[in-house]
Amino acid sequence: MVSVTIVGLGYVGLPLACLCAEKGLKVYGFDVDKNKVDSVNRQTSPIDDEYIVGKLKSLRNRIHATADPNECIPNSDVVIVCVPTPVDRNNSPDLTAVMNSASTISKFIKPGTLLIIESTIYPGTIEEIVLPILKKQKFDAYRNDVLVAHCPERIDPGNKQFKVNNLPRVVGGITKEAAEKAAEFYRSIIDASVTEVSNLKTAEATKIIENTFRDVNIAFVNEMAQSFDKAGIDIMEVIQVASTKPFAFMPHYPGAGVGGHCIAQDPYYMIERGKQLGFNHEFLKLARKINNYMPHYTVELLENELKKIKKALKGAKVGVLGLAYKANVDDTRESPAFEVINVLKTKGAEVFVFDPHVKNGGNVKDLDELLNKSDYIILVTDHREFKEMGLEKLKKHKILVVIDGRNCLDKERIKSMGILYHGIGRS
Ligand code: SAJ
Repeated sequence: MVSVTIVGLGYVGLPLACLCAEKGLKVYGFDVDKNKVDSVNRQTSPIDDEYIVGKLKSLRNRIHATADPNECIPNSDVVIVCVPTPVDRNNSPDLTAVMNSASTISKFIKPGTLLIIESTIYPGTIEEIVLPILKKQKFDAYRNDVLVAHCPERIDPGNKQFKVNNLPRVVGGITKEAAEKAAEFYRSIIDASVTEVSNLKTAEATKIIENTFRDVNIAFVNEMAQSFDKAGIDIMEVIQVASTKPFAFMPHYPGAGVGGHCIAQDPYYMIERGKQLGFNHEFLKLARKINNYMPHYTVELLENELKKIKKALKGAKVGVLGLAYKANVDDTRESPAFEVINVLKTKGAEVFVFDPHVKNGGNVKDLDELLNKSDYIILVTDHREFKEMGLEKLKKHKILVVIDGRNCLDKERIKSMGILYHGIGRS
């Protein structure tokens, strides 16, 4: 039986561990966070993801989680690194978790093991950072002492259609053997295509281009939305009808900002790599600048509406709907909601926050309390609870202005109740 250690029991590692266990592999889960280890060994998920919660319950104790590398790494034919690769406060890549994992693994891994990195990294990371760490322990990956490959993760939290078992994958290796072994491994556990690429850098670049593609396209519609606000054009209708073109148009949507640990961060990995190689990614930087401005733009929209009723933000009571970075998840990492709240407070507003998906995610107990205490609201996260809320609540609670940061509410209905409405590129 093939044995595998999944390093990092988060939103990427846990679904992969569950899949390997379902496929009958011997599965260890390694994490430095003891709470995560204990949670998994109790068959409870350390993250609020219904897919993982269900799988851990049904798999019972088929995943052995541990914080002791000696218990898992030496007993594994395959070791897969699924640790976070965030950016620091200066938006520089933070590879600490990858480096620490590689250092730990290198001290316990047995010769011939297949070592796969799934974390998002910039092209060149494995050859320039991971291999030297292995070399310190006398492992030469170019001689296949350890087979080193990269298979970028493609988990989309909350996506009900594409899960770890049916997501096509891309695999690159330090050597052809490593790439083949890694491709063979993934083909044995997933029901989707596994594409081998010519080298590691190509695999590392694949994930980066996937996510920078998304960031620049979101920035594009965010810029168009600001322009359309001046022109009095509803961008959502334009995007909807542009999407009737059966080729060469791919809809993205303007909003209160871009959050999450992928789209909001991965472009900085390529920007940094470009800088190291003497290339200035002007376009990627501009896209980041536009997307990072959207929380400010969202608050400006409220200020503009308040001017119409001769009110000011200073002393205003504003309700913020949503803290999570995207709909129907509990993850608040890099959420634009924090910047919206920060700007509102800086401008003297009293802010009430509610998010039904985020534990302790706010300062009111429910949506009614938020509406009761607020005169104006800004929707930042298009959770189903907000999209389905009875709009008569707004009238009942005498809400005067609605800023729809995800263009997800019924603007005509809201306006028909005599409430001022503005979306992002939609009025
Ligand atoms: N957003 C927009 N406009 C859009 C799409 C997203 O403003 O048109 C915002 C969201 O509100 C959110 C942020 O961007 O704040 C990121 O949203 P996302 O839908 O891209 O969600 P993520 O961050 O979970 O991205 C993941 C990524 N998956 C991986 O990195 C493996 C990404 O590659 C996927 O494209 C994305 O899911 C997806 O397609 O849902």
